[in-house]
This record gives sequence, structure tokens and C-alpha cells, in this order.
Amino acid sequence: MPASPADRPGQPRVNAATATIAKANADRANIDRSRVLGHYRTMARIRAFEEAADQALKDGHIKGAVHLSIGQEGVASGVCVNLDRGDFITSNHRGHGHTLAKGADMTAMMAELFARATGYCQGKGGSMHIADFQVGMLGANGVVGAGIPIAVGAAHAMKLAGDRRIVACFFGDGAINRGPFLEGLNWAKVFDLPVLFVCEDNGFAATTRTRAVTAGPGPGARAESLGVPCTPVDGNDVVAVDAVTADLVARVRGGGGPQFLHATTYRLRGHTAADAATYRPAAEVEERWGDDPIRRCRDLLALHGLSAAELDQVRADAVAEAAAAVADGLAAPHPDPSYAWTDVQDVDMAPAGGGR
Ligand SMILES: Cc1ncc(C[n+]2csc(CCOP(=O)(O)OP(=O)(O)O)c2C)c(N)n1
Repeated sequence: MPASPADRPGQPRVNAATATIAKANADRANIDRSRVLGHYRTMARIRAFEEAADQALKDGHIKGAVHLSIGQEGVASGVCVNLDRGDFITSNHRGHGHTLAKGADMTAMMAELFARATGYCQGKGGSMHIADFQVGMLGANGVVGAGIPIAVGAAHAMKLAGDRRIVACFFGDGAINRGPFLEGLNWAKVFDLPVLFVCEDNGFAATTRTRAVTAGPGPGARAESLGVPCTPVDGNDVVAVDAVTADLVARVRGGGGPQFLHATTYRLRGHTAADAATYRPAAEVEERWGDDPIRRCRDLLALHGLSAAELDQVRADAVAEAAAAVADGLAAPHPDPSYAWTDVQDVDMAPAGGGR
């Protein structure tokens, strides 16, 4: 059996956020159909992108690691819809969903996974290093917890500049056991910086259940011990994530200092796309597919009058977009080998015989 919310470290304690959650539930009776449909579309695009990336990896078109966020799309969509284009996000190694939800270009993302010259980093970065400053995406990051100080630094810059932009910082529950978490939240609170910390608590850190390596009650309690208020939310309920985030973003933008969103969710696939995830019972995963955020959103929209055909079309459009991105990526050239020597810090690194 999966850990029930009550078993998990740092589980929601009743606090001021309860009122916000109650409001989210009440709103469900009378949803903003176009906003929820927007979530459905965003989540469908993330899912289609990752399914296509998974297949491309199996087909041998991707050499590096790919971490899928299948099952966690509700957090990316529910948070990012509340951000302006100029607001910033930082991400972790599981960043496709955050990046797409913030408005990055799917074609350039896929090309980056394929190490092509048309990719976001002209093929140098791969899945874990996609950044797009045009949409405020400051970068995915393969070093667990490393996005946190980047987010806090950006937020400090915004505060010093008197800029109203804010930063949303995505990381996993495993990251709370690394030093940057303590340093980052401490600094953000000391200077009351405009950061929304978003902990995507999927219960795992690679192949380990996070609670097995986490002392004390977990993410929310740690944030609150540093004076950063924690709001718990069911991360698989995109409508709740959206409503709660709207409230938190208003507080952060209004100068209220950092906030912490503790979103419980589940990754439905292995740690990487190549991981069969045999360390957890198949029955647990199967049960959690029943809580798939996309399926829940679809059910909600169906309840509010959208036809199966309309909803199927959203999925079909997303799949077609991802397929086109794959075709574009495969047709794009690899970067010239000399490009390996550009954008590097040490100017004396070129091999004998040139290459630059
Ligand atoms: C500093 C550091 N330590 C270890 C790793 C290896 N590693 C990659 S992902 C991961 C687990 C991260 O778990 P979490 O932060 O909860 O994110 P999730 O994978 O669950 O989304 C680990 C240990 C790493 N990349 N960086």
C-alpha cells in the first residue's frame, strides 16, 4: 500500500491555509471552465512531450538521462498559470513540466534532448539544463537542491532593484535534506525576499522513500522552523494548486516575504525514463494511476459539460505537437564539434591543433 498522507513526513498541519483549501473546494462547484481547460491543455502537452521523449530515448535518439514528471503535471500547471511571463522559475532535474508550463518552446526543448544545434543550449545541455530567459525560466539543474540558491539570488536581485517580479522555485522532497535548502530558505526569510518555494513531494528521492532518510516531520515543518509559512496542497488536484498558488503569489508579490507550497504528488514512472522502478510494488503504482492529475481534471471538465470528443481533441493536438517536435528535432543538424569550446569559462582549454 502506498503511504497515506498521514504516514508521510511533513504532512499538512491545519493552519491558515485551511481556509484557502476550503475555498478551492467550494470553487469546484462553479469552475472557470476556460481556466481549467487551459490546465488540461498544459498538462496534456507536458504528458505528450514526455511520452515522446521516453519513446525517443528507447529508439536511441537521446544519449543523456531523461527524468519524467508523468503524474506531477498538476503542480507545474497550477503554479505557473499564476505567474507573469517576466516572473522567474528555477527547476530541478525533473523540469520539462515546469519549463513548458512557463511558456518555453516545445520544439526547441525536444531538439535540446536530441543534442541538436536548434535546441535551447544548441545541444550542450540536454534534458537537465534547459533554460529560457525569454520566459523567465532560469534553468533546470541536475544538482539536487542547486536551484534553490539560484532562485533566492534572483529574488534578492528583484528586491534590490525594486522590481515587482517574483520567483517560483521548484524542487523535490529529497532536496530538503541538502544544505542549500537551509541556506536558501534562511536567506530568503532574513531579507523577506519574493520567493515561492514549491516542494513537489512525490515521496521518493531516486530509489529511496524520502521518509526513510528524513529526520523529523519533514518539508513543511522545516520551512516553518525558518519562519517561512507552509501551505499544503494536493498536488494532483490542479484546481486546488491553482487556487492556493494565486493566494500565495499575491502575498509574495505584495511584499509579504517568502512562502512555501507543500504539494503532495506521485511520480508514476521510474526515477529516470530508463528505470523500471522495481523498488516499489506494482500495485502501489497502479493504485496511484487512479489519482492521475490529468484524469482528475478531465473528469471535472466532463462533469462541467465538456464532451469526450472535445477532451480527446486536446490530447490529440498535444500528441501531434510533440510528434512534430520529434520530427523537427531529428531533422535538425548536430552542432559543429568546435562548438564544444564556446561558452566555456577557461579560454585556454582548446586542444592543441585548435578546435575553436
Ligand atoms: C547533490 C546531488 N546528490 C545526489 C544526486 C543524485 N540524485 C539525482 S536525483 C536524486 C533524488 C532527488 O529527489 P527529489 O529531490 O525528491 O526529486 P525527485 O527526483 O523526487 O523529483 C538524487 C539523489 C544529485 N544529482 N545531486
